[in-house]
Amino acid sequence: MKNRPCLLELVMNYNHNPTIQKASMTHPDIHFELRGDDREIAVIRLARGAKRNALSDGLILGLRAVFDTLPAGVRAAVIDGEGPHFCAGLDLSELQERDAGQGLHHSRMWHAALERVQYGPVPVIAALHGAVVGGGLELAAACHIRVADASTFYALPEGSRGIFVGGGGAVRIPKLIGAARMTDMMLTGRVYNAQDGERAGFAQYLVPEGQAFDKALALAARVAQNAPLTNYALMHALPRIAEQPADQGYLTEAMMAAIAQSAPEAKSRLADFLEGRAAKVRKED
Ligand code: 1HE
Repeated sequence: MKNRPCLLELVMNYNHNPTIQKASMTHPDIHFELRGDDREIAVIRLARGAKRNALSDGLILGLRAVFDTLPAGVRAAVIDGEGPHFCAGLDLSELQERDAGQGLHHSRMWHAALERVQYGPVPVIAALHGAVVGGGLELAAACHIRVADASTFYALPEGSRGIFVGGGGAVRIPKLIGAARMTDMMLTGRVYNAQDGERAGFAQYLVPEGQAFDKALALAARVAQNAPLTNYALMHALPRIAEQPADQGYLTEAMMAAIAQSAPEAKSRLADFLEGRAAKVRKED
């Protein structure tokens, strides 16, 4: 009898194999629920607390499948982790000896999954607590907003494990904290606490311990009220514009602006403001 294919082979065939997609959508280590008055917020919880939400290959594929199959009415998503930590990164128990080609495909599998998070259908808010390390930090970096509670800490232990980031961290993390800080973290094993981490740029919000999820949910509710095309522009156009030479960036910006403002929703929102029905901008208390 032919041996069962290894997960990596399944991964390489993923796009063409509906059976795998179906299996991944119901991954037991991911809890999925819809929240909000109109069930417009997807809550995606890493549910492998006993293993500190370490990201097995199956869990990574499951995440990808969740973002591929978000229900149509969803307008924003929150990711959080069960137990005392957000995520301990790559499941080290699966880190077997791979040849260069297998290593390449494994990293590309992570890229494909986290790209679905960053460039998926809706903005994603990460609710962070405890360890946000290695691949867990790579996952957080793929989200659009990060909310950390006071227990959060950030590290890239890849350096001491003799490996390298492989989930897009080399691209995304320097955009948050700069290449110099990331180099220091990987060379020296430096760990950032929640306060220093916020100052460094890992998270946009810092809240008391235990409150990250509620804050992320409140932000998701706010994000879900935006015009979908505006959210699309922020997720899909802004990061690309930021990578373009200024001359091209201005043109892309102008085209995106023209598309967004031509939507009927933009016109009705502008009319609401001009006719006194929309909220003014007010500074926070
Ligand atoms: C794991 C993992 C894991 C925990 N893979 N099993 N990531 C790391 O190098 C981080 C490794 N983990 C830790 O440093 C600590 O576990 C934590 C700081 C995250 C949490 O500490 P603690 O004291 O709360 O938990 P624990 O007792 O260390 O772990 C509980 C269980 O989870 C234990 O298993 P058990 O069977 O003995 O109960 C741990 O072995 C297990 N566990 N973390 C597998 N990561 C795309 S490339 C990305 C490259 C990377 O991410 S490298 C960084 C990997």
